[in-house]
Amino acid sequence: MLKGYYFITDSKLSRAGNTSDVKNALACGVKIIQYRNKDAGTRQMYEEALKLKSICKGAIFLINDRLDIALSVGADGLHLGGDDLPYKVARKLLGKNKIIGLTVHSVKEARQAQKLKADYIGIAPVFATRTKLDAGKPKGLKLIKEIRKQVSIPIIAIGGINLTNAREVIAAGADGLCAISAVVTKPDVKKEIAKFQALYMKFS
Ligand code: TZP
Ligand code: MG
Repeated sequence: MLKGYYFITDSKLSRAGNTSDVKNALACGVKIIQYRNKDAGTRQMYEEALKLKSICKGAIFLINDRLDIALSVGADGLHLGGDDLPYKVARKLLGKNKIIGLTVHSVKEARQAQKLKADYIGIAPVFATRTKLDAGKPKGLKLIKEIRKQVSIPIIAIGGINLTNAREVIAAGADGLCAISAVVTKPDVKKEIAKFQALYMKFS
């Protein structure tokens, strides 16, 4: 299930809004949706996550950063970075059946994530991105290749991915990829996601 194009919301960049974007992603057959919102207050996040969860039938619905939101809307899981709650704390509260993904920036962190029994890792940022200004230095395809050799859990690549470089990201060993600005800023979100899906089918 943790394969293919992975959709992440971005209220700031989205032209059509998160609900419309998520519906388009689902219509394209996307199986992983992450609700990410760095600007909203807790109530707004809760309400939006609840609404998105109700439309995400048949897809995995994850929450970025916020364990409280994941728990309160009954999401399928959580995505955590280095500044968020420790994996073990989140796992204890979420339970063993939920999905927890961890962002990693090195082979060492990837190995640690696998040891912790994270469900997947997100390698970030693969390329330069303006969507997350504190994402750090681009890691390049080299890191995907190195991590692929050392871990067996699913790898999701993120950061600066577009239709031109997606093929090499898949070839480097990523199981899934996420592209935010390359999708949600476009007039036809559905069409853009369908192109990523087609690329994935062709080269994975
Ligand atoms: N985490 C690491 S890079 C990033 C996130 C959320 C942003 C990716 O956005 P884009 O527009 O696909 O570069
Ligand atoms: Mg985070």
